[in-house]
Amino acid sequence: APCRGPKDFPKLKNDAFLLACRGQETPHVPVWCMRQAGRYLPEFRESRAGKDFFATCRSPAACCELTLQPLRRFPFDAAIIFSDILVIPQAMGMDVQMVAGKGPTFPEPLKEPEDLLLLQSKVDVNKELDYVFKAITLTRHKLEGKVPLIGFTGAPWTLMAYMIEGGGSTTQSKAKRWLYRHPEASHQLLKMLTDIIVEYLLGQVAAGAQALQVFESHAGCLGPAEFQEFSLPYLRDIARKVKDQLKESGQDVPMIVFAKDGHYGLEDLSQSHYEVVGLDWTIDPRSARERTGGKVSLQGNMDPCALYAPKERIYEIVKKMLEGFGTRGYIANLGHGLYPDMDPENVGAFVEAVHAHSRHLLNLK
Ligand code: 1CP
Repeated sequence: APCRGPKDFPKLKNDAFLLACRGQETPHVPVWCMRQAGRYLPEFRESRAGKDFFATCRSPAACCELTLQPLRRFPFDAAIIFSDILVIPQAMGMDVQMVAGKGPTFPEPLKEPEDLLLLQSKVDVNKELDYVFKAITLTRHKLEGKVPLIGFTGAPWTLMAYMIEGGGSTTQSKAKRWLYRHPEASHQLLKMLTDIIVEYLLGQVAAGAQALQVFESHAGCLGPAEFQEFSLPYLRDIARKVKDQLKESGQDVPMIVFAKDGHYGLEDLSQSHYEVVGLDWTIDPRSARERTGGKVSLQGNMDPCALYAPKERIYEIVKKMLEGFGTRGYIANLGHGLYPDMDPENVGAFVEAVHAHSRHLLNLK
């Protein structure tokens, strides 16, 4: 691995999350939240105020601070590095801006297959995304071994969708048009992204990431057949290639796949070389367990909007969720990210409910 400065990382004090990823026994069910570093926290809004989003992503000190903020408030069992999935299209030469009130925007999205020629096909990941690696190394030190640090990436289809849509979209019809009209060019782009993602994830591990999550946020707009053709093979390739490479240097890092709204692919996802399958709230915990047959750990899946409920109700919902998933091979999380208008107090109640009720269930055993 390339030298990225001192590797004398502090000793890990809470390994519940890493144990749960591998289906091993834990003293409590570990919990973290997608988008735990985010606008629902006043200190986040203050740190981000008046600063360009992607300039923040390029500052290792800022990313480290934003990653640590939620951990100062809540006893989360994992940290996730502050960054964004769209740093990859940027590294490939595309312009991406964060437009207030609109979200990420590509002024010049891909329109036709010829546009692939405009992309940097051989991306020097270690150079272009070095700022993410630096942020990870710095954060590993500043975490002082409190909890493990998760690295992440967008999955190929989700990144392709942004690169063609030019931003968020409800139908993804421009991107899906490519799948039906330009399948070969689609595979070419997905393959290009897969190669970069593999290097990117390996770089994150070399920098200090202790687990990796792959976000297929736009799985939901694909049907089972399109998922089989344009998403799953690449998700599998990523896990296999990252694991093979890590094995060569005697390393092993748990990997999580989160295909939002991809319930039709649950059986396949549980056999795609990932230790953990992340679930959105449209799947019932018990049926998710049945369909994945104990082959993987599961992560999720409380409806984020349940955080609008009073605290006692949150406790009841968490109780049901824990009883549905069981306490083994389970990581509590939301079914998607926190929204900016959520009350930090209720996030605290969620974390507390997971810890307290899972300890109770484990003591009954
Ligand atoms: O100014 C701001 O702070 C904007 C809000 C924000 C934040 C906090 C964006 C813009 N990105 C992020 C950080 C981020 N993005 C993290 C940080 C770590 C954490 O979770 O605490 C992560 C993991 C992501 C990943 C990400 N970015 C995904 C995958 C997860 C998901 O939500 O499905 C996606 C789809 C994005 C794109 C993106 N970035 C930001 C927004 C608002 C969006 C969604 C745009 C859209 O599709 O409409």
